[in-house]
Amino acid sequence: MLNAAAHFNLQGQPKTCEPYGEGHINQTYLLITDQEVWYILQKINHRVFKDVPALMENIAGVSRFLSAMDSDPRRVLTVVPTLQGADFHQDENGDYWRVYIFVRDSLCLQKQEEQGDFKRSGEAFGRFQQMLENYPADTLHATIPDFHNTPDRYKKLQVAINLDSHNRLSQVGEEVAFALARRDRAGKLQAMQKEGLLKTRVTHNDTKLNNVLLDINTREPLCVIDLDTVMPGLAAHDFGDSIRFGASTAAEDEKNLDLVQFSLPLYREYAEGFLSGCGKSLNQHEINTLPEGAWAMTLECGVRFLTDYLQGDVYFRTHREAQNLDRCRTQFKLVSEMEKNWAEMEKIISELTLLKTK
Ligand code: ADP
Ligand code: GN1
Ligand code: MG
Repeated sequence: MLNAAAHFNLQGQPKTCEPYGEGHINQTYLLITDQEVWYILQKINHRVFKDVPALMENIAGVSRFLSAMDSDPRRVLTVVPTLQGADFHQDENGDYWRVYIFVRDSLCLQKQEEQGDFKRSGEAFGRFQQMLENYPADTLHATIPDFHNTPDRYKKLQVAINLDSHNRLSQVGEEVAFALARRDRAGKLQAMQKEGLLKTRVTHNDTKLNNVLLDINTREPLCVIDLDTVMPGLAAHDFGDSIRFGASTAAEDEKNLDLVQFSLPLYREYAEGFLSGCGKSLNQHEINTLPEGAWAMTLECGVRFLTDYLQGDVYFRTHREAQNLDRCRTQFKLVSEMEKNWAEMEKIISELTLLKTK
């Protein structure tokens, strides 16, 4: 890794460079230097992101746009250029590397630790989306085409079922039945988008709690990270993806499903934060479909984990056997709990919107 780091315009001498964080996609290292400024070095997963130059063009464009609105380097992700002034380095093996300034004195949470953490992450993602309202969306590349196109995710699941390349289908009959029973409803948001009811915005598309950094002392939201999937998308998807990860009482890969519950109080907190971060930018259809976004993103993610399990775990990094199946099961458990709590989920959003307009 230090070989790769040597190509970047760093302040100080690297002291250590160790694996860091809990992302499922890229390989991330914390690069500690002998100076104040430390760095995040990442090997970009180019099996997932097929066009890395296009991806880095998106990230550089968005982070420069944001830093023109807020110049504090702890509040906007900063891309560090190579010695030649490029935004990434490609090594002799064809691997791609990039460097960000490490946001010091920050927290990256896997779940809410203190009351208000999740709400504050909602504010950060809402504000992120609002700040990008005037970003020229047509200049963004689709880094993963059809990323949150749920009907398309179903097509991919069907292909994996038909192929059953790892002979795992017989173990997942229940999960497949659960997914297929919800296939029709899963396309609702895409249909509304096509009808023009839902606005296509510049969205983050991977709004997990661990993709936002909080200040270690004040716990204020600092910086939205992991901009790989910033693309045109729906507000309900950004809202929903946060809920599926952060409003669960257990980890995404918890084996004991009795521990996995959908928490309405956490859902409410996040919604409060997200709506305040978005300001007045959402239209009524977008607001009304926030619960649907939570349901659809949770279902979609479960479908993606199931597909990957059937395909032999080729997409999401796994550390143990059947981890993707466990991840799928937690998502489907959350989906059924959301269905049971549907009226309450809708009520919370209308109550919060009424409060806001008062
Ligand atoms: P992945 O796409 O694999 O999730 P991320 O870009 O989210 O990769 O990075 C993985 C982890 O590295 C994050 O969850 C966070 O802990 C840490 N991280 C990434 N960028 C920064 C940064 N600029 N400052 C501090 N920590 C960071
Ligand atoms: C991946 O990159 P990371 O770990 O923040 C994935 C998300 C999934 C998530 C599930 C580019 O997010 O879409 O929701 O895992 N990112 C990509 O935890 O596929
Ligand atoms: Mg991440």
